[in-house]
Amino acid sequence: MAADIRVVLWLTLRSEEFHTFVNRTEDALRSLFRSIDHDKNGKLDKTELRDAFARAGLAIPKARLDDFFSRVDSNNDGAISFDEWRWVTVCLERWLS
Ligand SMILES: [Ca+2]
Ligand SMILES: [Ca+2]
Repeated sequence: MAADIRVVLWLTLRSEEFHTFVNRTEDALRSLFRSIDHDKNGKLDKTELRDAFARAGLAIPKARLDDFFSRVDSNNDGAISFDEWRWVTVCLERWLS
């Protein structure tokens, strides 16, 4: 899924626009990732993600959270790395709407 989003972005934006976009959002995404990574192990587990949504005032049904998590966790290791996170966050708002 993460790779799919990258391809869509690549096709949507011209190359230089894509790089500008990525560079501008990189810091914000990393900061958000760190704020969610409660135990600071460099990965997000499902509990951390659920807590983050709760703190943001979003009550996500378990089935939807499970679906979201499995889409983001593209290598299926049970945790979301920053690399997986960075591409998916771009479309988070759309997924939750
Ligand atoms: Ca963690
Ligand atoms: Ca993973």
